[in-house]
Amino acid sequence: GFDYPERLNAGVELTDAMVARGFGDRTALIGNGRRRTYKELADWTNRLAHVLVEDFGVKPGNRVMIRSANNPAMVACWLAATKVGAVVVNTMPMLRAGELSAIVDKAEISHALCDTRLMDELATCAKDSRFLTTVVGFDGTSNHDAELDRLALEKSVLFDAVPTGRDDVALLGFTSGTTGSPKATMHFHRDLMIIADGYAAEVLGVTPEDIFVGSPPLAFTFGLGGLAVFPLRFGAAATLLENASPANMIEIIQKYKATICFTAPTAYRVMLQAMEAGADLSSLRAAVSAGETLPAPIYEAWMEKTGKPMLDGIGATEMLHIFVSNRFDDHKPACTGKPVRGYEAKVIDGDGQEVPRGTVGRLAVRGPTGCRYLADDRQRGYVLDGWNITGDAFSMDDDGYLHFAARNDDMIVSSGYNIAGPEVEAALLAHTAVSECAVIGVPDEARGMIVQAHVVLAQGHAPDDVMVKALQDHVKAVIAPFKYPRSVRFCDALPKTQTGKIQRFALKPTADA
Ligand code: 3SK
Repeated sequence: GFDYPERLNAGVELTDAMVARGFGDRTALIGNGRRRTYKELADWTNRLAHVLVEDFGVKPGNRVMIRSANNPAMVACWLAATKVGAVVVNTMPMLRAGELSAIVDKAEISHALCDTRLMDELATCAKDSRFLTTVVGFDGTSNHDAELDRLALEKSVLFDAVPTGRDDVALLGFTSGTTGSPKATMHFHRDLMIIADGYAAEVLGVTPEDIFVGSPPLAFTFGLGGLAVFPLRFGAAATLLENASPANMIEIIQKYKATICFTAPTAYRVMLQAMEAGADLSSLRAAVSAGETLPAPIYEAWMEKTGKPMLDGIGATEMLHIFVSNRFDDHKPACTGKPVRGYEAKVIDGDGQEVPRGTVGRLAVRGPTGCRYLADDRQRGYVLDGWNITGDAFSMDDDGYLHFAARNDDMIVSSGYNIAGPEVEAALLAHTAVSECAVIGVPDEARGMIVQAHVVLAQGHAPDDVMVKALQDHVKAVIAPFKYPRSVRFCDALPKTQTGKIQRFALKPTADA
């Protein structure tokens, strides 16, 4: 199991404790053109913690929002707020006033720390808020040119952190709300340690020599783990990019010889093309893919190009991070692998009974982290008999490997056949003309539902009837023919959430002409 002292503060564990363990002079964060050592990070966060308590009256248990793009200042604010015992809500820069208000109201946020470049929308939200009383600006470019930074310069680098309990809530992770209203998931100080000591230690084998890079926002627990908790827990370094486009990640990987990357399959596709064109990404020893299904062609091309497997994993904001993953020495294409240390998984039917091996059902998981929604009736639907029921459909093979089939709501039932949308998507993506695609079910008189593909074509391909036929024939050739998209729509872009997930529900089923 995972054993932590009763008094545990994750902010201290990731900074001062690392200095005490001898990592003070090593690089912790790289961003906005600067490197920060562990000692500098510990000092910085201690000064900020003084400001939060002394100038803005933050008390243990207060909910503190942080609004920023991925940069070292955001990490410092998160750690400082954690040190003072606040419950942190990290939010993404793209959120508008209405979305911020929904979060403020749900979490009853009293204080917000905001990159001054992103102040407008927050000011609008704060104007009418009955909870949010204090908004403080910080300089996301780390030039110490905002209120929070100026006050911090006056403070001591020593701070007696709040001796939080290991089971005190440290973080509220908001689910991106692809359907319905946003939910806040509560995570304890110990949970932040568990995802590092479990997944990051067991699956990634992180060492102080590692340099992390990646695209998920720190506001998404996938990003907070991959770009802050995991590196800092092991004395490694994190590179933080405000704009983590594939091109920028490729540049950073080459510049800093990054070793571990956290991103989604589409970015790996671009990296493969860049390698073909001569980019040297050989420093990467781990390519973690999650948040979207990893199409087998990308996995296979990566294996062929680098000789290393991509580490496909599945996580959930409710579980905090990845709980099922492939391993470097235990992996298969189109397979998500086995439960991470500490977790158990099973596949169940609608009545909660385990289904036979090879049968698709709902994934249920339990382990040292789990779903605790803040004041939300949907808790009863997510946790049954101690098992967390994720929204995903999986099958488990005879050897205990889990195979992704679909999000529950992606299953398309056509003429009595179950068709997993992502399987059709993977088939389409294997066609060179397809850049991105999303498959949905649309009502059909004869068949109940039919498969409709929304396709973004790669450059140089024409969206005409010949292409429709070519794609349909291609799908029929690579998977069972009944799964082919009877309807194909071409579009310039697919609707995505702020974390880059395709929002299939936002695609409008359109009738064929
Ligand atoms: O798979 C996901 O969506 C996820 C969510 C939270 C943390 C980690 C991951 C991979």
